[in-house]
This record gives sequence, structure tokens and C-alpha cells, in this order.
Amino acid sequence: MTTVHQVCYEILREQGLTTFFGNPGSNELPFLSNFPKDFRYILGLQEATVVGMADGFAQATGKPGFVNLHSAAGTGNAMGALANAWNSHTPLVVTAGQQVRRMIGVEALLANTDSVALPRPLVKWSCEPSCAEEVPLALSRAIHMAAAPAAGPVYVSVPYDDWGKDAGPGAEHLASRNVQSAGALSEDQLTSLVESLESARNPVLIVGPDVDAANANSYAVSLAEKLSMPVWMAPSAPRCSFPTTHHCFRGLLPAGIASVSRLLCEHDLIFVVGGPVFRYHQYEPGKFLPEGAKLISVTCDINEATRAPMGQAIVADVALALRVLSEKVSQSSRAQPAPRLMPAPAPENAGALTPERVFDILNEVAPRDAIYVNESTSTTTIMWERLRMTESGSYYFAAAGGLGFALPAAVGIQLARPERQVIGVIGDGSANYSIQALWTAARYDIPAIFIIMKNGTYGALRWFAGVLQAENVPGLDVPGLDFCALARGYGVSSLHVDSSDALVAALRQALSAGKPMLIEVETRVKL
Ligand code: TZD
Ligand code: CA
Repeated sequence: MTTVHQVCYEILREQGLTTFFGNPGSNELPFLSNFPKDFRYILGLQEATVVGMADGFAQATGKPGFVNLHSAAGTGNAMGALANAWNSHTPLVVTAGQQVRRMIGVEALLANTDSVALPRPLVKWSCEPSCAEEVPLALSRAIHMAAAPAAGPVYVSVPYDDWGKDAGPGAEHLASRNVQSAGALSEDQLTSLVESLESARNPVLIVGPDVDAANANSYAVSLAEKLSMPVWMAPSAPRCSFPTTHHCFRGLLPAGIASVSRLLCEHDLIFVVGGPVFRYHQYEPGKFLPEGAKLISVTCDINEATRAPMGQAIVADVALALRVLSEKVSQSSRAQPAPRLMPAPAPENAGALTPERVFDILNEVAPRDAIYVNESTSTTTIMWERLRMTESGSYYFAAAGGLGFALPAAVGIQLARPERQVIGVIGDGSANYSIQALWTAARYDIPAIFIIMKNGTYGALRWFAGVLQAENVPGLDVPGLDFCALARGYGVSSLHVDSSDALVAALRQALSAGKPMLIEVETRVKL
């Protein structure tokens, strides 16, 4: 007899999901028993951390990540992290152990009641197989479903007595299956897009996160150069899809309706690729589009295409579309956009560092291909203005704005990309939501660097309180946190710095340490 356990591990092996991120409980033990030697299990100490690490890992590899959670309680802890994964189109196969079948109905301790509904609406597909024989098919389907465009998390709940049962006939076909999708533009769509782009008087390109996810940054560069187009990163960017040093690059669009239209007011054609139109944040009423401007978007996601409040949308493969467009359009006779003015170097100052200074120092000291994971909310604009990011896969940010992403994601990304240095730039508020990821970095020797921007407050909320004219709001300060002590407690070496020189020295030490390091930096509040 071939067990469900045997068949499922064969499917996971063949499909390349041999790294598990998990936090186990009684329901999961039969699944994890006799864990094969060619698999690795990365333990996270809380489920937000587990999913954050898997999210970073899956985004950095571009392949489905595998998560194993404990029943309803584990899934509940993971929901905030799932919101980020859902919004970043991260392919994640999230599995959860269920009580033994005979004990679900009586709602025994740790039964996952209505398990299929629990993770919705933050998964593409959710399933609890109706019998043990259906578990392999459900797992196989979950993997292909997670990876199919638009990629995203899926959920499978498995009663723990299923693993030892007979898989039944036919399951051997599943491991080697593959599911592909063809998302090329039709001839008519291509002709019409080329004509729109070539005939525009002053087109602008807005790149979304899925350009970077599709590794299509270089096609975006070719297209921009051929059409002499300025390029903006779409608002609330969770990735960096264009080299920030390129002469066409203008920066990160702000996340208010009126501001976007104002900044794009000179353009007659707004071409958006690989992202929603748009991920606004602060409510800033105004016109969705500048007067007379036309918007066309290409996205891999039918939800993004349909919910956009303006413009035409085409659902297609982002990389294929950009590549073929960059080949087809003819070179424009317009002058190339002039490089944007880079901000002047931030002056030296005594006492707590300005965030500007921190980013200047990172530019100076960090490797050119460093990967930044940002969750320093009030300094994001400064970061985009200053940081040089030229390679694809250089920047990650919580796609739903859910804090607790950056610290574990940095660990997952570093695990996926050992050849590049991962640097988390994380606020002293944000660092607390998934702080346990430090332990995983120490335990598995994952040499990410965590820079904690310690300004003692929820800086972004102070700014937002100003926008909303909300006065005397409680609970906005976070004094008295000692991140060096917290890091030590989780087994990670740490350094406290309160001057430029000390930060430079600490960074150099961390870069050559070959092990995870946390640097707590005293910073000024940015208002
Ligand atoms: N909880 C979760 C899970 N996600 C959130 N986004 C928030 C709360 C609300 N929130 C923000 O949107 S920004 C922010 C909070 C609490 C402040 C983060 O403070 P920080 O960074 O210290 O990390 P800054 O630079 O001081 O803003
Ligand atoms: Ca802060």
C-alpha cells in the first residue's frame, strides 16, 4: 500500500516544495513524521513569522512556498501575514492540520471548525478534502493553483488520520503534472497598444510590483528608453520594478488620488504595467485622471483589471507583454527624459541620526546589489528618493500594509538568496509584530541584517493624525524598547548606534559577520 503521506511527499519533492515553514502542533505530527532527509523544516515561533518568512522566500524564488500551520489557532495568527501575501500575489501553499475526522463534528479541542471558510477572503482557493484518498489531489491542485496567474495563497486543511491511509489507485500521476498558462497579447491587442504608445504626444510608464515579480525590469527599461518615457513606481510599492538610478526614473508615486493626477498632468497616455490602478492610501479626493489623459493597464490579475475605477485594462502575462512591446515599438524622436535631481547629501548632525543620513550611509557602505526589506513607515518616501536600487528583486514591502512582514520576510529572502545581502530597515514600532523571526535567523544561521530605526514613536501615525486632523490620540509612542536586549534574547548579535561613524562601523561589522546582526539606530522623528 502507498500511503497518503508517501504520495504527498513525492508530489512536494517533484514540484520543488522541499522547504517547509511551520509551527507544529498535535494535528500536524503525523504529517511531519519520518520527515525526509532531502526536505528542510524552518521553524518559526509564531505563525505571523512563519507566513512572513515563507512570503519572502516565495517572492524571492518566484516559486510556491510551503507553509504548515496548526489548525484554527495557527491560521488565525497567520491572517495578517496572509493579507500581505494575497496582495503581493505570493504563491503560497498553506496547509493546516485538522483534528482526526471522527472528532471534528464534536468540536474536540483543536478542531478547525468550518476550516474552508476560515482563511477567506485572503486565499485563492480553500479546501478540506472529503476523504483521505483526495488529499494528494487537493495538494497537487493547491500547488498549481497557487502558482497560476495571478499567483496567491491557497489553503488546505488535512485531518491528521488521513496521512497513514491508503492513497488509492491513480495518485502516482500527480507528482509529475504541470499546469501552464499562456498569457500573450493577441495580434490585435498588440497592434492597438503599439499604435497608442507610438502616437501619444507625451506618454508615461507606471510600473507596478508584478514587473519585478516577473523579472521583467529590463524590458520596462527598454520600453521606456525606446519611447523616451518617464517612469514612476506605482503608489504603495511593495517591490522596486525599475532601476532607481536610471535617467527615465522619476520616483515613487504618492498614494492620493489628487496627487497622482497632479504629478501626471502633462501626459496624454498613462501606461500602467504589473500593478493595480492604483493602490491608494490616504483619501485625497480629486480627479482620477488628468484632463484629457487616457489610461491603459496590463495586469496579470483579473481583480486588479476589473476594480480599477478608470481606464482600459488587458489581462496578460506582464513579462511577455513588456518584452514584445519593447521589441515592437519604434524608437521615438523625443529627447530622453533628463535624470531626476538627486537630493543633496544629508548633513552630518550631532545626536540621533536623520533618516536621510541613514540611507546615505547605506548607499555608501552596503553592496550595490543589497536587497532591502522596508518597514520603516515614516521614512519610505525618503528611502525611495535616496536609495540606489539597480538589480531586480532589490526591494520588498508589506503589500497590504500589514506590519510584521519585514522582519520575517528578510529572513525568508536571505534564505532564498544567500548570494546577496538582505538588509531589513524596520521601525521600532513595526519590529515588534514578528520579532520572533530573529530566533529563526539565529537558529538556522541566516545572515540577514536588521536595522531598527528607533525614533520612539509610531511616526507614520503621527503624520496621518495630521492628515486626518485627529488630535490628542493615545497610544502613538513606543518608548522603553531595547532591541539589542531583545536580539540577544533570541540569539542574535546586536549593536546600538547613535552617530554616523558608529553606524558606518556597525554596518561594516555586520556585512562581514556572516551571521545575523541587529543594529539599533537612534533616529529623529520625521514629521
Ligand atoms: N497593525 C498592523 C498589523 N499593521 C498596521 N499597518 C498598523 C497596525 C498601523 N500602523 C501603520 O500603518 S504605520 C504604524 C502603525 C502602527 C507605525 C509604525 O511605526 P514604526 O515606523 O516605528 O515601525 P515609523 O517610521 O516610526 O512610522
Ligand atoms: Ca518608529
